[in-house]
Amino acid sequence: MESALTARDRVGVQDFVLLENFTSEAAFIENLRKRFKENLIYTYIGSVLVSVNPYKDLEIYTKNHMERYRGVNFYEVSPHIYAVADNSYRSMRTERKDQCILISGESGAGKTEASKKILQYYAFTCPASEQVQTIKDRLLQSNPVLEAFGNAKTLRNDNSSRFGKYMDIQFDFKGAPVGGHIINYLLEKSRVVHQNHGERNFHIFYQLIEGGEEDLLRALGLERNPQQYQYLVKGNCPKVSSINDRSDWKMVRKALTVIGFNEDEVEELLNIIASVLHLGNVQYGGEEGNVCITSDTQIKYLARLLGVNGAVLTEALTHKKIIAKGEELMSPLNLEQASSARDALSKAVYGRTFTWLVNKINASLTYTDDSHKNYSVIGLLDIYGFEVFQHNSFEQFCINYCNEKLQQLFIELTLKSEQEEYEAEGITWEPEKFKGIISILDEECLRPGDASDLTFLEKLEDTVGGHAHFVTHKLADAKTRKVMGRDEFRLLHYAGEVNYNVNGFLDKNNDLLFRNLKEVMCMSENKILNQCFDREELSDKKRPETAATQFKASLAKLMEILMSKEPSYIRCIKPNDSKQAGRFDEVLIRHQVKYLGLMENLRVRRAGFAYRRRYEVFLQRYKSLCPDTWPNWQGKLADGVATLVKHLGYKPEEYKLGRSKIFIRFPKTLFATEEALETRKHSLATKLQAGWRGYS
Ligand code: AD9
Ligand code: MG
Repeated sequence: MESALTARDRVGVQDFVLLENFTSEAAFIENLRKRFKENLIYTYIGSVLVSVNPYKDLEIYTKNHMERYRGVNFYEVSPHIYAVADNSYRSMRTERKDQCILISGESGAGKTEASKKILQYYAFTCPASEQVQTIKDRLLQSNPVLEAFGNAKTLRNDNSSRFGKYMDIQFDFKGAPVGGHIINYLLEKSRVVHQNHGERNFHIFYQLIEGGEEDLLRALGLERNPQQYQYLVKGNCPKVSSINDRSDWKMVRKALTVIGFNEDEVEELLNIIASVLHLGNVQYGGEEGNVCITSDTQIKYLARLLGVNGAVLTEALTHKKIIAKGEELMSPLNLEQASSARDALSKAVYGRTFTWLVNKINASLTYTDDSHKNYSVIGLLDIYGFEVFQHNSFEQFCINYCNEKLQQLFIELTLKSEQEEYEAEGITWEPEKFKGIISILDEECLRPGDASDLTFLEKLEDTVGGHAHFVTHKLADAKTRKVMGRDEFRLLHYAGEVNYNVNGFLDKNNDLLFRNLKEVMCMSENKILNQCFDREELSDKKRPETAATQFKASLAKLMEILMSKEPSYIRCIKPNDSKQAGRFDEVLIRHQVKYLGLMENLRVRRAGFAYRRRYEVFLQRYKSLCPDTWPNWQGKLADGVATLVKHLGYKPEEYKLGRSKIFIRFPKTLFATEEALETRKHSLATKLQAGWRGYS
């Protein structure tokens, strides 16, 4: 039998708080490494769960595992995401306080997988009537649908979330999930019309083309070959080895039915998806200043699929409506304007359909029984992770801004709240710099005249140029200048440096769609589009808010939602950049441990009373170590615990007895007690074995 010590040598400690050398980053990483090699991907820092993406299927998510964690105290079972899920659930029920689980980590670290595991846990372990079962099914099936429309292959992650997602699961007084609600954040719409090399468009396009039945494709006018579509060839990456588009298609089709789509709605939804592909194939030709569409094949399909008049659509794709002296005039577009008008339409159609889809799912998750109005909530936050590419644009700026907000929240809630003197060593948080950048961007977007991406960059230099975390080609030292383009600015984020290319910032932030294209869409006979494009929008004279400002406001609201709930944290770590199982890239991991603030987190944990345990739990676990409490303590629980710790030799400064819990200051104390328990078990086992030998 393996002794307790060698077991620790091999698998490390399951809570970093128990590390003897707790200030050593090397010891921290060594502990992660040991556990990772043993497929132990979960480790705690107190109640925070650290998770390392294994990049392979581990047999740790079975129904047996779920059973094992149901209703069991956090510290009595090995670390697991189910323990976090269960803990939040029990807090919600016993303390009647809404909970939220914040999942963070960079792109590919395992956030989305984590959120799915949590949802599966609730679906399996929570009580259910027949009606509740329907809600459970819909909650689970909302995932494949939203992933099909909102996730895509990027260089960082084959199934990268390209939208942010906050999902409330609503529980009734019996603890049954009776409803849900999703809030989505800024979808990366530009992907619809363009993908960087090695990346793909949203999964749904490939699923439809690879998996769609012959009849269906014929009706949609599609060929079974993604290479035929301009919107699918930009990344030169139609197939991904880890993805089976055909089987995913089947899953998505089924999921749509579970969520409550009828056949007509599915047809209308697919008509829109096919239309986007046809739009991408609309080619322009003709003389400059008088463009025309070179072939009317696409227009024919578009007219039918979108339920619009082909001639009106053609005009809207080649002209812009202007009002001069009270008269409406159609002014022809040039080639570039026409292509960008076409792309703007594709993005608007796809983006609005995505929002419609979220609303549709929300409607299907609304529980109508009045007796359930009083529900408690567990919120799950799964956003797009911090990401850096060779080429970073407006989208990365928004995504990384969002991550920085979340990191700020983490610092405020876990670090500041527990230790006043906390200093964010090496962790920089400068929310002001974003606000500054966004307001200058908006200014340039609203400024008539010569405003351009480059004037935006110049204004940035004038206003935030002095900031220590901001630099441009012009402001940089010689070394930095070498790795920066003249059209870039660089920000030092909490998670690293990113160069942003300003090209397209203004257009993407403006996110405008020509009025006549809107008018065409408002006339669409497609019922979904009809809800997406509202006529009222046409009469609205007010300029819509810019994309970044809307995003900023939605994040501020999100922070309020999160602050009103009791948070739990899952900190996801990506083990390597090659999406490979078993590879522990120490440099990469150290970087994440640093910027996630895990060492500070640990220090704060150690500084306070790191462990609190309810008397009955503490007594039950350690009673065998004291003859007065073994086998059973008859008196008051508090007295039993006092007797026990006295016998164990705890010094007064090491612990405090509360109303119902014992608070232990130094993990070393608990560590020694755990060790004593192991030794006792070990010696018992040895005795037992000796006893057996005596018999034989
Ligand atoms: V992004 O910010 O949306 O780009 P995520 O969401 O953090 O990112 P995701 O959950 O999608 O990453 O995980 C990436 C891939 O890692 C998954 O597709 C799985 O192949 C793999 N993964 C992640 N977590 C686990 C796990 N617990 N077990 C097995 C996992 N594989
Ligand atoms: Mg994700």
